[in-house]
Amino acid sequence: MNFQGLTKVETADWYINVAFRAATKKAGIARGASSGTRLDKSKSIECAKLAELHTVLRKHLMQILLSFPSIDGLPEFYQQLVRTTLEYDQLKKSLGAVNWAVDKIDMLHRDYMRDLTKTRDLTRVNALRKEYYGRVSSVVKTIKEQLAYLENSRKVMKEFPSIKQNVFTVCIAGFPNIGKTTLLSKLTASKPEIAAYAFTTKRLNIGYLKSDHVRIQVIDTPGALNRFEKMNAIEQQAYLAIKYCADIVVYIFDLGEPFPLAHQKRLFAELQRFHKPMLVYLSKTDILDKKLVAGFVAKFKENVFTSPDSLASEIVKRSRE
Ligand SMILES: Nc1nc2c(ncn2[C@@H]2O[C@H](COP(=O)(O)OP(=O)(O)OP(=O)(O)O)[C@@H](O)[C@H]2O)c(=O)[nH]1
Ligand SMILES: [Mg+2]
Repeated sequence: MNFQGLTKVETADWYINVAFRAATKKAGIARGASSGTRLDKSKSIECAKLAELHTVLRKHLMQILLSFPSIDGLPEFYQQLVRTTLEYDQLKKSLGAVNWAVDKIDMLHRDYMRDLTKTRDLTRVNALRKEYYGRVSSVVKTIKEQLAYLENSRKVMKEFPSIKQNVFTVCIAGFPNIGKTTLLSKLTASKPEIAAYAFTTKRLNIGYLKSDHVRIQVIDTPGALNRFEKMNAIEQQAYLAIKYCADIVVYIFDLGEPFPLAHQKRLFAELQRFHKPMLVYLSKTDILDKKLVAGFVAKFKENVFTSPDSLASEIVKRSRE
């Protein structure tokens, strides 16, 4: 799922100007091609303008409707992300307003085409065109705020992580600066930013572990758990990814204790509330005392992995179960 391709939503004035310009251009062509009485000529020019204005406006407004996904049809992860980053009701209402505008300009087009075709009065031709222009502009201006809200939503949604659904997914969790992103890069071919300070990862890094014919999605989920409302944007994304996308959670302990082991164990226990299978990985074992590592492995109840390769084999095995 990815939201990078959402069509930019322009302002009401932009749509009006583009459509009016196209209509004026069309009038020039129609003028050259028209024949018959003055009334006939005038009618065919105005009909061409009216139709073009409608076609261009409709095309642009439909582009918005087709580009935005149906919110209710989104996978749960994205529905929740929409709910936490945007006003869900306002987004739905804004899309509804664009739909309303399309129906309205369709109706105006039908009515004014009929009146223009019927009239035998030359002065009425110009009056009908002016009236039609005024009413169409007013319809588009009516949804001015909704268009602005949709553009704001598009910008927010563009930053959503691209998480594939229906792919076996592993979320890597643990305290800051503990080696989550390093593990992701060891398990997958991705090259995310790694640094010697905490809170390096500001978005969900995603990579793919490939083995034979299996493709496993691995998500580096930064941030500590807190009350959901107190989390920052990235922590909320991480929380939702674990809750809705993870088939397995890999929890990293750093026995070098940049954070007290008791705190690391507490977060591990909190993550168990998601009721997902959990695997434990010890980072930085290359620089740690071997006895310390062996002692932890012997005592810990869950399976503990100290090398990325053995962890990867276990993940692949689980994905096949
Ligand atoms: N020696 C050694 N250093 C490691 C290992 N894993 C991570 N590091 C180092 O630890 C630091 C933090 O690693 P990251 O992978 O960025 O940690 P992170 O958990 O993603 O950090 P945040 O994104 O800030 O939460 C970097 O300097 C890494 O090089 C490891 O297994 N061995
Ligand atoms: Mg990181």
